[in-house]
Amino acid sequence: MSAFGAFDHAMMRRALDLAARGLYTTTPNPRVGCVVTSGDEILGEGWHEKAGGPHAERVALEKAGARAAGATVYVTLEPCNHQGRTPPCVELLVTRKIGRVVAAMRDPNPQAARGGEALVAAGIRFEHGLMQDEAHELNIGFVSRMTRGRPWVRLKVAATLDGRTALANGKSQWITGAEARRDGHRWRARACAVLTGIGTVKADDPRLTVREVDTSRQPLRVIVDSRLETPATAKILQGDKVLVFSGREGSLPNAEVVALPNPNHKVELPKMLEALARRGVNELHVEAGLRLNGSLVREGCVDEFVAYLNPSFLGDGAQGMLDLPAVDALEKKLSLKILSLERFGEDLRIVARPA
Ligand code: AOF
Ligand code: ZN
Repeated sequence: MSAFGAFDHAMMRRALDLAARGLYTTTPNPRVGCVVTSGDEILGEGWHEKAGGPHAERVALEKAGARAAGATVYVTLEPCNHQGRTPPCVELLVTRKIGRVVAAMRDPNPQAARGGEALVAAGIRFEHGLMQDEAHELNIGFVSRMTRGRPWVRLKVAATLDGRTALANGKSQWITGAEARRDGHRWRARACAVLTGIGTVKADDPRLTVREVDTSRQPLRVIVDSRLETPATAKILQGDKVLVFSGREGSLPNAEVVALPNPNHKVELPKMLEALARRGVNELHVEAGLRLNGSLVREGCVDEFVAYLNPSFLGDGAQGMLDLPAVDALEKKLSLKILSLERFGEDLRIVARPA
């Protein structure tokens, strides 16, 4: 593979920024951006907005018009070579006589059918790997669904400095300040689905909708409720239909109930993740209490933690983040690796992944 130059980097930077405009809307599709250039001139650019709509390449080439022959196309994901909801982009790139295609990353979707090879076979230069890590991060959920058959699971917690997330009676509104809560809504907005447990439904009666940010799409709301105890009056049962995973057959108003029992009559969580992936969930955002959080971590279902820390103490007896069994030696502690550390008002936000 050839080395990429400063102009290549600048154009892929632009394509990644364009792709990010689809952050809240492309689900179940990936976020993709595209820039068409000739020499040092940008002829057209675009991004994928929503499933069923045109791919980024098509939008950018439309803008570029007749001058696209011989052009270089920068795209954050390898062009598709399949008929999905929309026609194959490879075909379009060939018809428009593109000279060179630079992709940030290859497409992990087996159905997309290795567009890179198809481009080369058609005589178009194809290179990939430019700013790949960033492209991968932008579509970490899509990659997870395609390669592991489960969503990328992000667990959000809001805690005090002594790691408490609620009073002993379960009350947790509010631990953190307004700025941190607004940031929490941004993470909800980018998720395909938001998950909580019956404990939180009973204690907080959350709606689990996105409210503090501007978005045209609401994520699917999902409850883990083993014994179908969600009260018919719960706020979460209002609005769009919710999905409930339970340990038994049954029904709830305005909900689709899926029974996925494990031997303890609780929900088989890894199976639930597979079921969500089959429904096109790329990123799953969890906002639950210590029980469900603990079960998810114990069953290896959490990929990332977004922890807001408020500089305060609630003291012993208040609830913790996760009901994990205590380890008996320090070297057995569950270690994380910090990705970022930022301040939101009085609160700190740590994004971390299992080490
Ligand atoms: C996108 N946007 O800009 C690109 C994608 O059903 P379709 O026709 O929208 O195809 C979706 C697949 O196409 C998607 O899973 C990915 O593999 C590939 N490329 N998808 O949504 C785009 N370039
Ligand atoms: Zn395409």
